[in-house]
Formats: sequence, C-alpha cells, structure tokens
Amino acid sequence: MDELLSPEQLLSSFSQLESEFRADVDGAADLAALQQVKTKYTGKKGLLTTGMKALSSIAEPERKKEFGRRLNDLKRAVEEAIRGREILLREGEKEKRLLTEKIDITLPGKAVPFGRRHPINQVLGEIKDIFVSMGFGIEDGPEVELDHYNFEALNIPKDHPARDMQDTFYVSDDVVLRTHTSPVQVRVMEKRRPPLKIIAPGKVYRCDADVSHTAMFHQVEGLMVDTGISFSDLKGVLELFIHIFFGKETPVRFRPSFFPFTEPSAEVDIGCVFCRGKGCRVCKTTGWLEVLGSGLVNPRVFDMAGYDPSRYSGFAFGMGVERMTMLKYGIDDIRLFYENDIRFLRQF
Ligand code: 2NM
Repeated sequence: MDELLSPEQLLSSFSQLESEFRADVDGAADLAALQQVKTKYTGKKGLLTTGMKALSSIAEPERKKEFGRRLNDLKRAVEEAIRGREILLREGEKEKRLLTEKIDITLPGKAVPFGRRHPINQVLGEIKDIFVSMGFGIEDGPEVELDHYNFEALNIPKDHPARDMQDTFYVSDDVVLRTHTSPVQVRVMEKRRPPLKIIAPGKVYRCDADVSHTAMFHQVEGLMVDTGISFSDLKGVLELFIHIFFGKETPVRFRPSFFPFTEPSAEVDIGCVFCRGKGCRVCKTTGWLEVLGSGLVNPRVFDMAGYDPSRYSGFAFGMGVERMTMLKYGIDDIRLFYENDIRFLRQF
C-alpha cells in the first residue's frame, strides 16, 4: 500500500477495506490489539491515510469527488467503530478488575502509631495551667540575653560565682545565654506598672552536665507585684501550686535561704516522694526535697526597674521543670529526657 495505486486498484482495495474493517475492529481482543487496528487504518502509514494521498491520482473530477466522499464516510465509520470498541473493551477490563481485585473490608486496619507530647512539655503545660487558673499571665523573652538583664538588674554582683565562665555560656563580653528566666520579668517591669502577676516559662542554659543537670533545661519563674504584697501571699500561692501539682496531701515547708534578687529568701521543700519522709538516698536522709526557690523581691531590683520600693512589694519564685517532672514520676536521671529513647518517652 506504500506506493501510489491506480484509481482502479484504489477502488478495489477501497471496497475491500469497507467490508473488512469491521472484522478487524471486532476481532481486537484487548486495548493493545485495538491500538494496532487503529494504526493499521488511521496511522501515519495507515490504509486510510495512504488512500487520502492516492486521491490526487484520480483525474476525473466527478470520480475524484465521489471517491473522496466515500473515503471520508469510511474514515468516519472506522473511527466510530474503533471508539465503540474501545468503550466496550474498557468496560470489560474494568469488569474484570472489579471481579479480581475484591478486597475484604472486614479485615482489621493498619494501626497508626500515635505520637505524644514530650514529658517536659506536658509538665510545662500543667504548671502553666495551674498558674493561669490563679490569674497569672504568661510572658516570654530572648534566650540570648544581655548581661545587664541576666545579672546586673537582678542585683547579681560582678564577682558572683554564677557569672563565672564555668557556669554561664558567654556569647560575648556583655551577651550570655540566659541562665534563668528572671530577665523576662525585669523586661516586663521596665515596660509595665504594677499590679503585675506573671510567670515566665522557657529554656535556660548553664555550663553543667551530670545525672541532675543538663546544659539546657526549662524553668518557670513567677512574679507578683502590688501594694501590700507580703510573705503570706507567697506562701499561699506556692502551697496551693504544690498541692495541685503533687497532690493535696503533700507536706510543704519553707526554709530560709539566700538569693541576690530576693530578701528575705526561702527555699520550698516537699516531703520526699520516694520515702514518704522516712529518709532515703534521694533526700539524703532528711525526708525533704527542695522544689522551688522564692522570696520577696529585693528593693534594689525594684529600684533598678523603676518601681518605687517604698510603695510596692512583691514576691518571686523559680523552679526547674525537669526536676519537677523527675519528682512527679520518680525518674532518677535527667539525661533520659534528652536521649530520644522512644521506650522511655512512650511511658508518659
Ligand atoms: C528564683 C528564686 C527567687 C526571681 C526573682 C525575679 C525578679 F525578676 F523578680 F527579680 N524573678 N525570679 C526568683 C526569686 C527566682 O528562682 C529559683
């Protein structure tokens, strides 16, 4: 069929095509076979395509016209037959798939492994909720902090051991990684007038690492300032917090201590959760565990923040979230929180 045919040859092969294409189309058993039939008739070198080219060899206009019309009709018929067959074959293949690809919808599904919040974040959320329920607002600030806010404004003197390179990460001479979240509270005092009732939760950094210390840990510090705030307010708020967090039967005591930013200062102990106060290795036989530092804000801190110490008083406190979590769940090594051992983390 490649070389040009005479009009007579053309006509005879044409009649043959008319009678044969249906058998070809209907004989195509699948879509691949049908594609071959498609190529045979309407492809670049297909019978109909070459037929069209052969039109030019017919000299007589009437015959040429007649022949052209029949060729066009035939082309339409072929294309329509192929389309029809294609629909039929697709239906059939779909039918076959539906029969063979049956799925058992009664089989149990694949279990999706659920993640959970890190225990430190869970406890951090619990602590925040307790203070929010008492009317404290939540504040945050930079983790890379000026020496001024981290030490100077908190009345921590230049020769204080906390300022040592051994304990503090220095970024430059006057910039440090904050060693507590107190600088957040200093920044808030600078911006706002009393009354103030805030907590500052967040990450802090100390150059330290053993079973009870990591270079990064979490703190929640709190500050309440108003006229007439006394040590009773401090005791009331912290006792209530401990009774909600550890349970209302937990023994609490306040023990005199010292911080440069509070005067007087107190450390808060709870009855040892490991030995129930009998005395053990963890509480070093005292029956008590230290959980919080606290005190009435040092007038010098108020002075530097621009608050009049003769008019305002306030209390402040601070706690380590990792330590609170360890005591709540009886964990003896702080490093477990940061080893990403899923067997440990899954228990919370
Ligand atoms: C503690 C213990 C005692 C404290 C003091 C202040 C501020 F900014 F008001 F001076 N914020 N936090 C404070 C007081 C923190 O942590 C053991």
